[in-house]
Amino acid sequence: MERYLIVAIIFAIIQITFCCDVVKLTFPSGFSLGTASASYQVEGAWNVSDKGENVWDYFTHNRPELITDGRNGDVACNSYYKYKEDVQLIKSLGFDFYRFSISWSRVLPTGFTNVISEDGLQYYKNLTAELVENGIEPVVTIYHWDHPQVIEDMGGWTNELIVDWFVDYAEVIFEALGDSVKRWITINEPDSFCVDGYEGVRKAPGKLLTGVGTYLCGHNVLKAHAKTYRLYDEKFRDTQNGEVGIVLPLISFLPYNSSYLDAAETAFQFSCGWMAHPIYFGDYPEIMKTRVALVSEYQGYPRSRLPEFSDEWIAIINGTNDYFGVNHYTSQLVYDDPDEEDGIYNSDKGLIFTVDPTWAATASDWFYVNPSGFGTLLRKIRDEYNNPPVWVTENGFSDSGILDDYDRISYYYEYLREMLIAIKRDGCNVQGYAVWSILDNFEWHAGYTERFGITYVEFDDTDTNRTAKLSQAWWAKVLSKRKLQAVPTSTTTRYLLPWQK
Ligand code: GBH
Repeated sequence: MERYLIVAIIFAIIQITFCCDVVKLTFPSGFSLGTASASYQVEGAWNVSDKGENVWDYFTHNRPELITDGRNGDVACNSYYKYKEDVQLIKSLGFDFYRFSISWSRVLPTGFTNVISEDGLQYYKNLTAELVENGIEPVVTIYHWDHPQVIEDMGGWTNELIVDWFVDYAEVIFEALGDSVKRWITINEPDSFCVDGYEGVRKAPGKLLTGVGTYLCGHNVLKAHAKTYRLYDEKFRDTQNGEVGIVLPLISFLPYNSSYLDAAETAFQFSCGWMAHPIYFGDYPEIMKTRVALVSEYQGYPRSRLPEFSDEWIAIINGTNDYFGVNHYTSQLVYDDPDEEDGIYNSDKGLIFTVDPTWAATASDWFYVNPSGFGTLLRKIRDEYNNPPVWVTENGFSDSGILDDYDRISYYYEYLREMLIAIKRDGCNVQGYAVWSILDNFEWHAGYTERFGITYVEFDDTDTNRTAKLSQAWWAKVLSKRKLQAVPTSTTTRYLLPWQK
């Protein structure tokens, strides 16, 4: 009897400790907190030395009417020149790592490895060295949407030859930076540029290859990612010992009501599963294969618009993620397209997407705030892919650029709280998290009108001066305490930056 009592008490103590730990909202020991950016969005110096033209140079210069403010990344945050200042800022706030991306055409001006730009490569060597010297871990995205225009002129991501061209490029990068870089991202968010760039005009190259372009792009992305992973295995893993993964843009899809659980599942498979299912299980999700084949037939195509993988490719692609990279911002509600009951197929997914009217808006038309969706998503990844190590490679909030950005702080607080609960209560294996972004930057089709930075950047003058937003000081406190901090409600409770104390 007594023994049972002791056991019960021990259990109670464990439970209280566990529960309080959740409530305290501390980051687990060893958890890595960083911040992120991307080359075209911050570097500027678009035509310095021998840099080649990339698709975003071309797109913004030739189709400025497609960018909200008609502007471009010619100068952006000037990080090509100000990288030391960026690194000092990242260090002073206390971030563990910095995720940045490489501009393919800066390193390979012709798009190919026949010419390697010394200056281009030196810039990334300098940035990497500066980070390491300042105790910040470099995390490198090999491709964040800015491939050479010359490669786009040959079809870009719709030409299967890009697979080898990409691997050639990646090899140069592994070779040059791999002594210091231990975490690699092959490709950022295929979903975004394959959908918006090859069947829409919101992203470069802005080609309307309706019905076919997106899937073709995704198919080649998977091959390029997998072959890059295999190259790392064959030539670099032994000596460099790093990890290689892909980053997916994940919306949390929630059923509009409880009768639409299947709809939410279909939405998940068409978005996350499109890339993750081949990488974790070898091929596209069944529901995707069936639905695209069905709708293609309905539309009169001779075969499915979703390409097929040979057995050889399935073997190459299967098992090519050392960790699961997640960019997360928002949620959507999903229900079945009612037209399908009348035999009308309006889309491959057969779904309608909407948002809950109670979710707060942001400066971005695609982005509404729903913190609990983040937890739902992390648990879904845990269940679907056997609890892989997860790195949240982007999360952040957009406004029009106010310095007293209480809404941004509140967003971070609520979303991180969900993440910590998913880790501590639900056992999700999340190991790192990156703030998007350290600086306001060029927000693609939105130009400089939507700002995600915890630092304000003055884009109207060539000095591109940086000014702290309130969220910077909040983050500095979070990073030094390794614990979420209360959301300030007025300037009287403002957090001070480390150098203001
Ligand atoms: C990330 O994408 C990017 O990696 C990063 O470069 C970017 O700055 C950041 O988010 C903030 O946007 O415009 O209606 O066609 C986030 C995921 C996917 C969100 C594509 C916008 C386009 C929807 N993005 N989506 S729409």
